[in-house]
Amino acid sequence: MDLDLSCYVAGIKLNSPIMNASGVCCTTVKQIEELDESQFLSAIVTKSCTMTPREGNPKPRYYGTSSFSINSMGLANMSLKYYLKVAETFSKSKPVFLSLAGLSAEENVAMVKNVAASEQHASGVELNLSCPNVPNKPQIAYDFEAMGDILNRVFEVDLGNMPLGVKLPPYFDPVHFHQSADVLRNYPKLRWVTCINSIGNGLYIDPITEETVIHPKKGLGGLGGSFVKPTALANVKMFRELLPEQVDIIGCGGVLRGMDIFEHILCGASAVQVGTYLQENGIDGIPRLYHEFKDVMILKEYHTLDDFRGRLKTSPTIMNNKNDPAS
Ligand code: IRO
Repeated sequence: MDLDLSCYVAGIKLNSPIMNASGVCCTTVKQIEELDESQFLSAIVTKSCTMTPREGNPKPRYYGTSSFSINSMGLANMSLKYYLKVAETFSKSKPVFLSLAGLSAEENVAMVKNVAASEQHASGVELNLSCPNVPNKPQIAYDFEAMGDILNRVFEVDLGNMPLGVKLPPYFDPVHFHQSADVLRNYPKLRWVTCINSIGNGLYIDPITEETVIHPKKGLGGLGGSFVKPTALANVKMFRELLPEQVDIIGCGGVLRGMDIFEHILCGASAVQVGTYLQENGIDGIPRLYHEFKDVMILKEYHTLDDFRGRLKTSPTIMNNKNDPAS
């Protein structure tokens, strides 16, 4: 039997489970052209936007290595109007998901209304409730009342058939997984959640220069890369368990190898988004990711993503665990 790497997000068929994470290589038309050209990226997610363009935070505001990144871009973007045009241009070849990140509930509602009133070339809206880097603006999805208030108002807008998902911050406490899911379950029209945004407000320093590697917000920024993967996987798994089946989970966080894609899907993700790895390797790094993932499936004799999606085993298959320090 042939390998089938296709998957569905919000009922939209994608020919591979790999897309870019919002914010990475997707701010300008020139960058988006490259995403469009890659046959292994099945969809384009645009940079989170506001109604009007923003320059974002002062530079240096990004620092990355092959395994890790920290950023404080500050929602630098070209405006909703610009990304609506992007959707019109690029939706001819692949699905385009518009990421919206208004600075207030009113701005989010106004932007969703604008999308609804547009010609609706976009395949869906990813409402970003988790940007960690705008000075004096808390991450909305850490305030469950504020999140409910925004979602009440956003879901009142008639988007027709256009699906809407939300991008969540990482949660760390089981109570918070439940509190967040309790809010999200109130919206039958919610089609997906993306877990996770960067881990907010980390600090990375250069001990030689004794300086923070990025400068906005006293050096604090959103972390991405390999060490956020365990947190991302925990969030994917918990939201897969806590949300109804019709809400897809998009895994985001620590996807640097094909095996990472496999692990996200094993935890219940329908597809994955790639951030740090794409930023560091550019679009030329994507074929490796795709082929590695394909090789994992061949090795494990899986034919489709449904063969293993959400099938993570959590009960012991090995009784004497030599990694347990007490045994
Ligand atoms: O600083 C940013 O622009 C940014 C955003 I909006 C976000 O959602 N996540 C992130 O790491 N950076």
